[in-house]
Amino acid sequence: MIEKHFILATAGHVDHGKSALVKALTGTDPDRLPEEKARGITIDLGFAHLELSAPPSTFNPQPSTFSVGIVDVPGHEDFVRNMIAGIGSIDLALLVVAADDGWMPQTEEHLQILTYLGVKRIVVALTKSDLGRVDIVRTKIREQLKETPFAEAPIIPTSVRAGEGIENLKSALASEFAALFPPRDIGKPRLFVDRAFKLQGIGTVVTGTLTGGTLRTGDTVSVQPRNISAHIRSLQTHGRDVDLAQPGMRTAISLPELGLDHIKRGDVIVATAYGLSSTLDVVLTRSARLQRTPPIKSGTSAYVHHGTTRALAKIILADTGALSAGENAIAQLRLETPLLVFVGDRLIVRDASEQRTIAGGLVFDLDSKDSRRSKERALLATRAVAPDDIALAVWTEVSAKGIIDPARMLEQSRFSATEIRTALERLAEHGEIFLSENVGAKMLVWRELRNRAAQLVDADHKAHPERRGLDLNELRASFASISAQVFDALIVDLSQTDFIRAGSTIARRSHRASLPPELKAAQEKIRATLSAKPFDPPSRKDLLNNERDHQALRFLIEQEEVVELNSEIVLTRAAAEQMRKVVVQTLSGNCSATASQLRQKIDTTRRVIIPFLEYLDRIGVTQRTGDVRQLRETKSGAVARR
Ligand SMILES: Nc1nc2c(ncn2[C@@H]2O[C@H](COP(=O)(O)OP(=O)(O)OP(=O)(O)O)[C@@H](O)[C@H]2O)c(=O)[nH]1
Ligand SMILES: [Mg+2]
Repeated sequence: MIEKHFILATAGHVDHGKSALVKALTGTDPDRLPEEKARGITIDLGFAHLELSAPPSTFNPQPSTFSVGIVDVPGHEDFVRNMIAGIGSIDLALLVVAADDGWMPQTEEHLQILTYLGVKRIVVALTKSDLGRVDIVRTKIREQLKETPFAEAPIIPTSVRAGEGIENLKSALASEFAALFPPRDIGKPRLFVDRAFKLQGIGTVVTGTLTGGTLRTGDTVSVQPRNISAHIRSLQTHGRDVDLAQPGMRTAISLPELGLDHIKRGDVIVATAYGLSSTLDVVLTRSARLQRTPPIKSGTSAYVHHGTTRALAKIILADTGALSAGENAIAQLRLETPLLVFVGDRLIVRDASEQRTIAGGLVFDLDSKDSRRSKERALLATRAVAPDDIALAVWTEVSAKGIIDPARMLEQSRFSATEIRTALERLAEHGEIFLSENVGAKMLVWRELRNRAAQLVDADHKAHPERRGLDLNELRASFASISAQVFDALIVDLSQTDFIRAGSTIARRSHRASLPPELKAAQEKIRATLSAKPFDPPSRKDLLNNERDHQALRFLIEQEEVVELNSEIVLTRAAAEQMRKVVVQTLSGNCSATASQLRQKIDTTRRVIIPFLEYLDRIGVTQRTGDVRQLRETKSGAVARR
């Protein structure tokens, strides 16, 4: 038997029979507060559990059940805020319309909220069928649903008084769940806390609907936005202990380390410490059904509801001064208190006096820089058209941002790391982006970087034909705006084609260093001077008189005709070779000798022998122990014979 987990929430006008229906479906009265009992209305969220058998299906012959967590919301206009907190992560809504009352203001407002939140399917319960003209009301409801995403939604007449329609409703719900994909596991669990309370002997417990990933007992979690870390002592779903909570489960978490002052409704429990955002780039949508509501002007303050919380925000419209009913626009929401938000999340916007729901939003970018150009913003905003499209999300990210870190890209989004990586690889295969382990870049941007580097290398070859190549530090200085990681990837990429890295320089593969005629004389002079007293040459300072001498010496060093012992002393390669031979001979047979003994053998000076022996140590020929030198043992145990 397969068990699938879903979340269902009620919706609809006050007093239309939502809670009574939940009780009839589940046996649980979702109204739990004394004040709710006294006033006969729902004030805060209520919860219940419904087990449904899946309808038999040829596609899915294995019997399965739906374990449905029900969130019962208040219908009263004063508690819309609570209603929104209840429906942030639902799979299906049960819109309740009473036969005696028909379509009412909060039926409409709740319907708009469901639409803004991207709820795909609803079932309509036409309640109190014992009190009204079912056929007429049904036609009116159908009329209202026209041109909404729910035009085809089933409408099921019910009466808890007469005990009618409950079984029909159950099978309508089961058919809907059968058509839904189970909630996604993208490896990024988030639980928006809707209740926090203390239980005797257990301590602090919080509840919420788990989305995006799993949680296990013993897991370390982080409570945001206050960034408090805690351990999960135990997990429950619908009063049953579990070791593992999955997406789509109503989940109770015991967090005994925390006090009630650490956690409350509106907080988010996550497994990774994500960043909080204070500016959200969104596409705002206003229902065409909003009547007699003034346009939203840019600069307006409003409440932004997200998950189980809300924050006051300033709405900055990007391309227009005002947003009327039936329109949508790109906007930036500047939050007074930062929230943990993912790209792809949906929001509800209510006016500052909390009287009306004025818009819905889809987040397409987090904490964007003000410098982001409107073209890039518009590109990112196309995500709102197909928020589940991973290829679109990845392509727009790379296109708008130019260069990204593939490991962290869209980390705060509703896609898994694997989905993101696969989409990046596909773009790379098609030549749309450059992709390496640490860097992803739009091909256009990458080519520009490559061209710029190539031009600098070429310019250096031209200006200094005697040089082996352009010094990497010098090249790096011309790429101040990119990170070290990106620069490294650029050099690796260049080295895979027309360029070659040699030591600390980079050059065209075709480049052969050659001394320009005007430096030939300097070269000859250096050669002659060094060869005159090969084992005791003049110091660099005395050797070099002008810039040409410097360039010529550098050429000879790069050509390996001259060996650089240190910043003071250079030798001809021939001299260095002879000296090395004498040292190896003297030390072979496991002998050792002091610097002074070796100096005498070679007939050189102390000024030269010390840096020379240090050079031999450096290149692995000799090793120094106290005052004496020995040949370095190679790994095989044999003596180096270089
Ligand atoms: N005649 C009749 N009355 C009903 C039926 N269902 C509910 N009621 C009554 O309608 C009233 C409101 O029912 P609730 O279930 O509390 O309504 P609600 O939609 O949950 O209200 P709020 O949560 O406050 O928005 C109660 O007095 C119920 O007894 C029904 O099928 N027939
Ligand atoms: Mg109720």
